[in-house]
Amino acid sequence: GSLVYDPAESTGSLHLGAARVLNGNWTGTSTVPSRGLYPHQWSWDSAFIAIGLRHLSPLRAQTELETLLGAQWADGRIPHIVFNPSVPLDAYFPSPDFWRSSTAGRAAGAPRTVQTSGIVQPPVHALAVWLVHQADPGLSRARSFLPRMYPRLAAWHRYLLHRRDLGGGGLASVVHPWEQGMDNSPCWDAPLSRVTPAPARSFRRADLDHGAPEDRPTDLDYGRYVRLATDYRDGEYADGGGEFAVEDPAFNALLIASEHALARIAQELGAAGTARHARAERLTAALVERLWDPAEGMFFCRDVYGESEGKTEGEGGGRGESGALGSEQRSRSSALAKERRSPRGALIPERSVAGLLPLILPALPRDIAATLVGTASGPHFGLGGATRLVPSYDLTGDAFDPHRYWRGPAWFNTNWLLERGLRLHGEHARADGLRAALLDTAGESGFAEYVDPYTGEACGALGFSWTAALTLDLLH
Ligand code: 9WN
Repeated sequence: GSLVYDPAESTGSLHLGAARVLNGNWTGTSTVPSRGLYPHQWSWDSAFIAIGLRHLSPLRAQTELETLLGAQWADGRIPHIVFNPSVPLDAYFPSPDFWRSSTAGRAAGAPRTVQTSGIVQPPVHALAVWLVHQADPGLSRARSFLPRMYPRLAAWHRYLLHRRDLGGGGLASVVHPWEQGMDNSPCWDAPLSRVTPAPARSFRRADLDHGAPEDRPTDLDYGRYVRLATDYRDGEYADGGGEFAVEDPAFNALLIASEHALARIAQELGAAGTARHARAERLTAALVERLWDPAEGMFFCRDVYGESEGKTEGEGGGRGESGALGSEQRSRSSALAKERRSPRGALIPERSVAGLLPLILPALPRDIAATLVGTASGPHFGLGGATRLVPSYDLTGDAFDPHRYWRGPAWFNTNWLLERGLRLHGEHARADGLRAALLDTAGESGFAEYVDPYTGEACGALGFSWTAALTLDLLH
């Protein structure tokens, strides 16, 4: 053959490679993120996987989402893991015997037959359902895909907007770092520092059988993850009683994007979507109101129970508040006055890629979208300049580490979302550049879980499903 570079041929082999990964990770009813490290079904993984799978097999993409939504709890939550009963318990930690969903989750309406975790992950699902429908509307209608999915998605959003509005400002809070999906992001360092870790000997990490310890979260992180999850379980997964609550810009942006998708699904089913679009616009305004930092030019997380300080003063969260008794009256009324001016808790001054992802929102004010593009392209994230792909965390941040999971490496799902956001806001040249970098890096890295943001060097698991799926989506 010829040694001349043939883009068509390389595109063909990229397509083939991605399809091979997804076929290898398919179990018959859903797709595992990776065979070794993550041998069950994960919630936001499945949404991204379905978005790519629709180009290979619309039927499998529908099935992927049906399996996940089939494990929904009666209170509306979609669990972050649906366990495969044929996988040994010690293959992944925490396993079903830790979460005990069918007993500890009974009051919250956990399913009886299938075992799940009790926490959630980012709500990418309505967006995925809508995109999967669009790939083959005929098949979708023949299988009543949308009529079956719609009530479940509506209940899911209801759960997040009502039970999870722990900050009282209309946004959803996550109650565990695993819920936001960027497990060891430096954003959680401050809120997690208040959590007493579970003793190291009370659990065994299975992830270290597959991943390099220097690339994974630390044992101290795990101690705190286990403590938070144990307390949530022991409280029968009732919301509002925990120690950790964070309003995250990516989680909420995905909820809002999904609310817009739900509006389209409603319209397709013959109902009016206007109320949902209007709600999505109100939520966009709440996101800006509570999480936008104009001086920094990006969104930050809000630590709902954090002590207020500096420019983001709030009422202190009501936890562990102390104060001289004599001045109690005075501090109470000043707290009330502050509460009127600014929301509860404190912004977390760490720059995470999560703070750029509201770029996917159509109702984002123009000036904010333009500022976000500038921040993404600047020294902290290096889009189109210093980096190949946008890192998960601030290149100049003290905690930056190009190989440690969500503390610096670049991930394909967040870059795929940014690519969409750039295109949505008319930044076609930047979007094209990011798309090309995503495709090159995915192929060269063997569809790695995540990569060094500068070099594209593969990290974590290879043959990772959402990397392959989102590659397919970009190719179409
Ligand atoms: C905990 C499956 C999941 C992703 C998360 C990623 C990682 C799990 C873990 O893997 O989290 O949920 O064991 O580290 O952080 O985003 O959904 O791919």
